[in-house]
Amino acid sequence: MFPRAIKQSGRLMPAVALCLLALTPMAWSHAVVTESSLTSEPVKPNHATKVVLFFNSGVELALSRVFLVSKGDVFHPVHIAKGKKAGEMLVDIPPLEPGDYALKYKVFAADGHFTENVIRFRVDNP
Ligand SMILES: [Cu+2]
Repeated sequence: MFPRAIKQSGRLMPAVALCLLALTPMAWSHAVVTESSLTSEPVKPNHATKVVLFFNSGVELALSRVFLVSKGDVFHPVHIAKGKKAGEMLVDIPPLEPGDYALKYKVFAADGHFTENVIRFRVDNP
């Protein structure tokens, strides 16, 4: 009933666990970010960057929104596009000064559920 990958990983993320608890068994494909390119390739200052978000399920781009949040909780809408595989989303990040930022996303998953979450990241001086 549940995806094998999640069962075998042995570390259920809290958001996944919540989805499993709160919803019917059908809801396992609730879109959760499992990985992002921010981990392996931090955003360099003053360079436009394409960040890849990897979701555990297909995502309906037309119904999904991503915002770049900067100091003072200022929200900037950013352009998103399909990645190479299902569940991959490309996010266009404009050139940024060093500092603390976040990506706030609200995505519509293949199972018909909206998921909202925040990914924080830092832009450091080289
Ligand atoms: Cu769900």
